[in-house]
Amino acid sequence: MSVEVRREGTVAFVTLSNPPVNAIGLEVRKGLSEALDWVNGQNGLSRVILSGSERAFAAGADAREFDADPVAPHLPDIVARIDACETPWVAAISGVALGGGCELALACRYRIASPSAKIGLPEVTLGVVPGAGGTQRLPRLVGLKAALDLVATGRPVSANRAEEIGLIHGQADDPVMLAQHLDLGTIALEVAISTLPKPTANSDAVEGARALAERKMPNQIAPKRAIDLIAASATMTLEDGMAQEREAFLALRRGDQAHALRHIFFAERGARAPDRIKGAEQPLDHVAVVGGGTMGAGIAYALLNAGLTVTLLETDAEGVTRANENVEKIVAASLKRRLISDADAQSHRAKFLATTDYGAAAKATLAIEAAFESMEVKKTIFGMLQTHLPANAILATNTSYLDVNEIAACVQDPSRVVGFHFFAPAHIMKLLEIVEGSQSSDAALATGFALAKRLRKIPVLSGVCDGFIGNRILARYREAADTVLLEGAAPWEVDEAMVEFGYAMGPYEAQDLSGLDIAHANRRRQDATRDPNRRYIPIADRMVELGKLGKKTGAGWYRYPGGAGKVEDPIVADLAIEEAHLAKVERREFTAEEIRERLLIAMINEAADILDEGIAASAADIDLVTVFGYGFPRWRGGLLAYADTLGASKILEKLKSFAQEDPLVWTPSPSVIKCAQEGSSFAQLFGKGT
Ligand code: 3H9
Repeated sequence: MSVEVRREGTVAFVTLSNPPVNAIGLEVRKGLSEALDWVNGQNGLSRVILSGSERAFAAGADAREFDADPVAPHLPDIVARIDACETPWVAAISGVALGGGCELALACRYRIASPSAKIGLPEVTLGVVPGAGGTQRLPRLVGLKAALDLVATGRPVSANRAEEIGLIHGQADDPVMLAQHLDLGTIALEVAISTLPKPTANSDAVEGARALAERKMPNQIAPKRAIDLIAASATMTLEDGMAQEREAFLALRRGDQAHALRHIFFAERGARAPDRIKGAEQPLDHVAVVGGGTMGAGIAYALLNAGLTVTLLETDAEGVTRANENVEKIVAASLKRRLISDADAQSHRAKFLATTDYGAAAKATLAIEAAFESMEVKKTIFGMLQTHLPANAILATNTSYLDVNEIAACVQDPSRVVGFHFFAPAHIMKLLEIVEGSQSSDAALATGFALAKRLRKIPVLSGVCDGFIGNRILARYREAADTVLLEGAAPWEVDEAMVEFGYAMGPYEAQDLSGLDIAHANRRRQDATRDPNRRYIPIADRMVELGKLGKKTGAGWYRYPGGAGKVEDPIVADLAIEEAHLAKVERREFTAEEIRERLLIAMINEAADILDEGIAASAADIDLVTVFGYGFPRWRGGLLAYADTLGASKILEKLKSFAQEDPLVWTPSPSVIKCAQEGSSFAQLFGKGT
């Protein structure tokens, strides 16, 4: 039974029971409809208490149903029946009341929440607007400004904040108990929200919300529609507002953006350890981190934040000082942003030690090496870790490119070695690539997945290859960008084209931020193995020779006068012209569409090769890597979800036409050919578990 009903004296209890999070699917809607029939048939009831589980009052409509047509009974009708019910309903909220869950609560006459509850209307994060009265009832209850704050970006509020804005009446550790003993007179003072007057118009708040949505969720349709609907609540009857809301909800739910956002929502939740390694993880308590630079410090902080003890190993006293400073900088910044409390900061400091003494990590069950990208350096470190850590400790390298198998070969038991590729800043970025060496044990891999869960990161398994999944695709992206740069485009034209597509910044501005020297060192490493027949574009090397290393040196692809905003640099454009001349390339103009096409098709083709070679296990994994590690627009669902909107035949056709210019670079991947031949999508051909 998805909804349970019972009566005690004059009190009726309607309890949602659809684990794990009481998503409101068809069975729950049917159960609520029957509960309403039952309530209406009872005599002498003083109240109906609507509750869920400790974890969730209700997480909203069941988004798994959104691909199909809606089936009655519909949630807005249920909400309207609760709102109009003669016996007052009281919402007793524990856990989350989100989306349709919040809308159910808004149908109730009275709302009590536990102090840890989270209440909100996050529908826009799934590409839809609230569809069961959220945009009309909420502003009538809390006013336009507070309603916009909740709906426009979809961020839920705490019980305290909900009480402050009048969304709930009060808090209790046991909301059901309080609801049961509430004075009848207190409930009777409240009227149904549907009978409240329209909220006062507030154009400042509406404009502010529009600006915020544009900044935080550019290109997304749902936030704008949600804001329009809330603004309209000030002028429209509830009935008209509800009709418009329903229309917008149904139209958006069928749209590409909602489809893409649902895909990524479920892909994120599906990012789990494969069955073959489940349960093999090592217990995690004490972790050694090697290297206290930006990456090592970020990793250390993330571990501390997850309650782990961290010993950070450095080579000398200077390194120890730098590590302490780097970690302390993150602690201080987190304190300032109130992400952690004073007590958290103290506990982090107490659990952290930076030292040159590997013996201090003798009890660590896991080590994460985040040292300089040099095979020799790494081999030395792994030798030391082998000597000082327990024989069964997992030894992970955070290398971005280097061969995990070669590193593993330097320890006696290579099965202990695995890659954990974090993304900078490591305490913020959600992606963790877990790199499976040819001998990595189940324990090593499972520990990676357990760690990701502990750090609230998204784990994606990758095989060993140069750059693993993410950096390998990034290399192709940059190569395609450099090619159009050589052949006629300016860096800012390339950047603008990708920003229009939905990236927060284009490839050149991103390089300026990370520093051109890192990619340069990597290119030098690849010199020995690079295919001599493949065109090499040396513009970035020329930049490094000129000391244009990016924002940190005041100039890279752009100039940053006074460390401020970026300015186009004609010298860079001249460099491209010069290199084109040397390479006897005739430059031409590129439209933004042509630039986008080349960069995106290059990445898609590489991703297809990655699937073909078994480096990534599924198309969804590629989507997760590109969205959570490389800024691919979430609302496009990730690289291969986007590719599926183009279709493999079109991709193949484009590859063939580009191949006329450079057959080596644009060789169609066997996976693209297969998808095109079978008329199948990447998602179908490379679903999870294939
Ligand atoms: C809406 O309500 C529209 C209405 O306005 C109008 C209707 C007419 N649907 O995240 P977790 C699953 S739109 C289906 O790992 P946590 C999830 O896939 C909805 N399934 O746990 C996972 O399944 P599995 C607006 C859902 O504790 C399991 O529950 N609501 C839904 O870290 C556990 O989830 C939202 O946008 C759903 N709505 O976080 C809220 N929600 O075990 C979306 C969860 O098979 N949900 N599942 O992998 C969330 O934000 C988080 O899941 C939540 C729990 C905070 C609830």
